[in-house]
Amino acid sequence: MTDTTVELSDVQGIIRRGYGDMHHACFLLLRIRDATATRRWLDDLIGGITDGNEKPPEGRLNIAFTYDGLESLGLEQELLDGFSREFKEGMTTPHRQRILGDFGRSAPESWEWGGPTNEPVHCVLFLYAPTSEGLAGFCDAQRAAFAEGCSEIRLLGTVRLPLRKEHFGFRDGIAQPGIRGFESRDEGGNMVAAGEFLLGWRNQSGRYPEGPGAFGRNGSYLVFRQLEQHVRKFWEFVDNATRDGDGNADAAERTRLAAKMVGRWPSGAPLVRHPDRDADAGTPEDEFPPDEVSDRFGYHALDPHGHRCPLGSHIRRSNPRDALEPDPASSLRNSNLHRILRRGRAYGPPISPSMEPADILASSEDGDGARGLHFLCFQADIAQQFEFVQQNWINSPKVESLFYAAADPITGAHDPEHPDYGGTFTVQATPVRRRVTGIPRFVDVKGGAYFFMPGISAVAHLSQIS
Ligand code: N7H
Repeated sequence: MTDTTVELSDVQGIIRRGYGDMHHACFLLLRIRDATATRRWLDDLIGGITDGNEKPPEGRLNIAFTYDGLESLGLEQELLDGFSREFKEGMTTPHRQRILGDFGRSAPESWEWGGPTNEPVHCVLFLYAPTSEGLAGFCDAQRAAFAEGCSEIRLLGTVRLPLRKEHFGFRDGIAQPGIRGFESRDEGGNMVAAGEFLLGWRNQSGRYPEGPGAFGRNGSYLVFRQLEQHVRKFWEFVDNATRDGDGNADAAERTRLAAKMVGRWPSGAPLVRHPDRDADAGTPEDEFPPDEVSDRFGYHALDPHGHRCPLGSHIRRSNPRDALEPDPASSLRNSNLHRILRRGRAYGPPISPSMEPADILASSEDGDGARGLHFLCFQADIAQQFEFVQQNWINSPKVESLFYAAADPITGAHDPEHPDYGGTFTVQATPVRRRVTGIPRFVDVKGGAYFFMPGISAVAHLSQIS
């Protein structure tokens, strides 16, 4: 079967689209108490699950399960056995803790959910609506519907920040892989096989991803991490690092260094195309270049040495595109084996509604504990995609030639032995490069789990287990 026949009516909608038109969303973490009642609820729910073809204007609903959740529902053992090892073992084994960098303040023992001391999470319900009233009504109706079978562990709220920004003040959700068989978002090097994201389809290597046969078809593994952002700490660090010899702040340099760390300007304009200034600063939201235009670039031809977009910046290391050795074509092939489909949402109020660094720095809010990113990403192979990116490109300080011996300046876990040890970041430039040292950890993990989001016919199977 070719990619062009992906059965979008069986694929859950959030895998196909980010639901950007749904400004309100919440995620309900559930524990299954009564499998029979939960199966009844799922049976009723099936018609209400948003599929990959629909765009219901009044609200959208999707659902995913942990391995424990599928087991609690009584999924057949031979199907359970077919899932990948990472999904079966979960996010908090000592091995995963090491490769993901979950130590110190980010250790699973201190998580608010999903950790070894928390209630087991079995299922997550994703609810989206165009208005907050709509979302509240939607949420109440679902609570009444699942109450007999499941208890609610936690409701995770989300927030839509101005100009689609995340809390540090940068526009997010721009870069995404194009998926063959979905709509054609872009052509050329950005397109990857459906089997990179959906089970039951061939991946970039021509193989089928690991999964439980027909039950897995059109489903996708989902990594969910609640990432707390220390926003004041971030801007204070950048502010101090860019003060002049007399100790005076320099707002333009401050934004420039932060943009170098991210790889895009606050507006989302990519540094590789706009190395000197934020080309889209001040542009009203409805006049922004479409995401696929902002996402159409490589590094090799324009910026092989990182003078525009530093080699160690967040976006360049999390998707090196055509910049890896030995040549652009093999680099693209290699990078495309490790793509993730990001569907996260911010949570918590912004420190300043303006999202401006000066206002964030002037605020009296200490900024801790209240805000961050519900990081969500889909893939067909957690080990090769999310875990590979997190371990080898984001956290690894060892890839000297690639990233100048440092972890990611935005979301890196700088040193396993010393949680407060400062990382380094190199801004390549001629005649001399600049090295920023003592970078603390700006992002901590507060919860997380590996889920599987089944195809809709697989949810029907779950509802019919006897
Ligand atoms: Fe990142 N940030 O605000 O700085 N991310 N990220 N991320 N991220 C991206 O291009 C951010 C995190 C990726 O294809 C942008 O859409 C923050 C993790 C990938 O060019 C911004 C956090 C992982 C891309 C941020 C965070 C990734 C990407 C630019 C944590 C994977 C696309 C906007 C709180 C393990 C790269 C855009 C490409 C882009 C930020 C986490 C991966 C602004 C704040 C944990 C693959």
